[in-house]
Amino acid sequence: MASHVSACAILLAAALAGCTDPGLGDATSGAAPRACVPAETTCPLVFVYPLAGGVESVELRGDFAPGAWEAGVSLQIDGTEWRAELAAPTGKVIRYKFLLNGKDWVTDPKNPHKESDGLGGENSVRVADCDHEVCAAGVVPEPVVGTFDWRSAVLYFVFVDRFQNGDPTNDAAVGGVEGPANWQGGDWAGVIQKIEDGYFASLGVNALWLTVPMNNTNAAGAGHDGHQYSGYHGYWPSDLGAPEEHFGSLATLKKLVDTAHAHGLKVLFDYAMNHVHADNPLVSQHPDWFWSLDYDGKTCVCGVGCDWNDGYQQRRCWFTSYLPDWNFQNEAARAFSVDNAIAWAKDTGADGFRLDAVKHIETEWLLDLRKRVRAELEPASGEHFYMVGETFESGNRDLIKAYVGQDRLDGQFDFPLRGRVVETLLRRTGTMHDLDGFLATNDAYYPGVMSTFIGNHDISRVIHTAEDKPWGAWDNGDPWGAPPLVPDYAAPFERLAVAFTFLFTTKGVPLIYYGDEIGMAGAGDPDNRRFMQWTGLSEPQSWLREEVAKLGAIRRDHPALWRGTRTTLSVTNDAYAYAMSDGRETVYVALNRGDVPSAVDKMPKKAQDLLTGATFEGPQLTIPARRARILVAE
Ligand SMILES: [Ca+2]
Ligand SMILES: [Ca+2]
Ligand SMILES: [Ca+2]
Repeated sequence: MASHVSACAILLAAALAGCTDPGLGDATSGAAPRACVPAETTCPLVFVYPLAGGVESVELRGDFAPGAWEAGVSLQIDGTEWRAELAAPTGKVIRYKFLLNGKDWVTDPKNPHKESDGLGGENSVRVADCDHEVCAAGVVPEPVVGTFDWRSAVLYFVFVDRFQNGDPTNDAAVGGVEGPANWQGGDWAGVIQKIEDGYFASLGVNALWLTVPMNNTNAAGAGHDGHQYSGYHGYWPSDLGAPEEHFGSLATLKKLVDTAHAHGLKVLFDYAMNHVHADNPLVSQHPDWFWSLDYDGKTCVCGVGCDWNDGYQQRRCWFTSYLPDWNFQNEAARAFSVDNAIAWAKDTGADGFRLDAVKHIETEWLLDLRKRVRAELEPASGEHFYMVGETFESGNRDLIKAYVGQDRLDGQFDFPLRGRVVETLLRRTGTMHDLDGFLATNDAYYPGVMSTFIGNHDISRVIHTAEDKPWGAWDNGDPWGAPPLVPDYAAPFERLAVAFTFLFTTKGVPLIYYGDEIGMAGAGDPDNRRFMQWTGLSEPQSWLREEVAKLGAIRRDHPALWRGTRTTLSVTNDAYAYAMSDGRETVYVALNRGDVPSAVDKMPKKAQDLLTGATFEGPQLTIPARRARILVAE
């Protein structure tokens, strides 16, 4: 058991297995992991049935679980088929049938293996075997890869075109596009400069997320708001094999990754796999690789002729009429795209992907990518390749969770948590009981390493939700109206510091959206992507950046904050205290969102605040307005 506990604490894989044991191990001990034995594994088995007229429901019945001949598993529509996934004990022989419309029993049309059911009919028969068994709950799984524990990551989103211009020779705007939607000159040479300047290290950042590296179109396109846009954001790839020339050459990108590694930084690329730009030659070369824009006579643009949230339509709809949507039910298309993603990682040495719009692609793409990552990238690098996805859902945790697992994503961005943090800590709605109640259900919800955040490139700048008169949590304002200003008073910055304190003292990879560390202003896209402000910071802006830097250092020096278990200590309307403990150390966190001092309870008798160095005596502690404490017992 001792070796089990030790391994539990040191491994990302442990987190993926849902191992919540706080552990007595040491993150740097290098103790050999304990892989689960075959008897402790399950195989993820996929069952599919073709969509057919007159079939309203499909249920899987069989001997895969006690009572499953009487009450089975419902298949859901996924693309052009019904689909269900089952975790079966490895090696188990499964006898099953499909039950259509609750009355018609049929065998699996895709499985030739059958045997008599003893009643004059036949059952389909299948053995639960697979390439990648999953360890049963509570068991440390294999493979275990690498020395870097992704739970300890602090991620910074570098929006390349808007970050730092290191090479003016590659600047080229597109005609007929207004400044906010046009290329603005940022590039990979600029990112290298900032790595070498130590900017990321100064914030405690140890991983970068870079915008899509593939070559985007140089054409302009109309946005949903009627304004013309360029491909500065990276989501309009027209040549998947080439680097974006506004950002630099492949050699520059490789140098960026090498420089990052030399400075202790991991690099994730944004990878856009849902669609290409209409300029992409693949569209005319392989029309069958893309969904038709016509769907039963309707124009299948998401939100127009097709539904953003229909299980089938959301996967085949085009984001706009000039972004052909990959059909990954076509195996050649899927193989080409997965090959391309793997090639980008191999050619550059990248450490992971941020995957765009995952609920809009066929899940098989993710499964294939993970297999290739395990087979090709990880053995070569010796490190785990981290993949975090984006499913923009503020409330649907089950949908977000469905893509997280050992055979798919490591984690996703925690949009529901973002909503709760913004509502309680920044907008000051509801009470801290609301945040505490949410966390009680969220702490162990996802079987992976999620990324926590308060700002990103698709929502208005988070500083506005922290103003005395706050914007709505998901309110984009008027992106083309009068640009909102950086607040000229300290309170919003202090509230942001409280929210960042929460992110940096709980589990999940905290994400800093470039510029949020200085409270940059902006309405929704594209005003939330203004060029990074490097000079002329106000006093509150500089103060916030210093606070984020302190938080990064504290998280690095106190692993209990990212690998520990959270325990609520005291909750009032405005104040919230919890402890993070990994069995070696306990760190106490107290947050006061209120505009007056507020007390927390159950603090250590004598403690030092890691943010200020001041010492305090508990168990009761008064926290000043809009402040946080991170305490260790003395
Ligand atoms: Ca440039
Ligand atoms: Ca280009
Ligand atoms: Ca799609």
